[in-house]
Amino acid sequence: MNDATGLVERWAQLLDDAATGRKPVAGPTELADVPLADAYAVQRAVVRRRLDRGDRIAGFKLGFTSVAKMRQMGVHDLIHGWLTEGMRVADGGTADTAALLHPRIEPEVAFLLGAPLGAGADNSDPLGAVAGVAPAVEIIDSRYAGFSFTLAEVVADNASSAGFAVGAWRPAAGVVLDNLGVLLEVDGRVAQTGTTAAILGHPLRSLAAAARLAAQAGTTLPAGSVILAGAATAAVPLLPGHHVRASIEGLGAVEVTAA
Ligand code: OOG
Repeated sequence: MNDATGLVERWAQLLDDAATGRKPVAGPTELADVPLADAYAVQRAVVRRRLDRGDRIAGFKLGFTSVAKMRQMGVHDLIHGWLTEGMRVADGGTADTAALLHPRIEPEVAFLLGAPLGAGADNSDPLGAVAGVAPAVEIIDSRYAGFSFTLAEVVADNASSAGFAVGAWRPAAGVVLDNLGVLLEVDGRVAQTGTTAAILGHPLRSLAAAARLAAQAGTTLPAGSVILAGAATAAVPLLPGHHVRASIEGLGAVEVTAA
């Protein structure tokens, strides 16, 4: 787009500063009602700043694929954002929350691409492009005060992406994903329960949506990309010391400890 008013670069800088300086942006902002194309342009410029500091793209995430998330955040459209290697936490590893504003964590289904999806790829059989599936957690951290935003604002903020951890991959072939129990435990206590059916009715719809949105954005998700299908439940606060375990029936579990 033609950033004649400087909106894209101004907001990319403000959101990047909010993340790196741990200073939330108070809303409503100038971005509140901008067209989504402009919000995605800000998102690209935000991610570009991370890449310019040496980070690398790890994958793609979908947001607001479940009613639980839409209700929690008051936002009702499917969005996407980018995951970077700097956000990756090892299974069983420690998530550093000291650099975050008000982190939350949510259980997800992750796909590992074995073949590209998106622009220039054959998107007719998204599952055929998948090498593995795994339970995952996403750490989200809105750069807006009070975790409060409009659709355009959260798009510009890279869909609140802050971290992710993925459990052991298993081959996607033959895995039935449509109605698996999802459990999120914090310090051994049940924090959220749900089902993979909450994710657009079936997590494979998220995968197809990822392929479509990437194609629309003119980007290709290469083999090796992690795709997070969107949370199956509402997110819960992630505080230092918390030990979080997300398990998905038949797929196993992933664990992280917050420092
Ligand atoms: C935005 C991210 C939404 C999901 O899984 O639905 C999301 C947010 O809730 O701050 O990641």
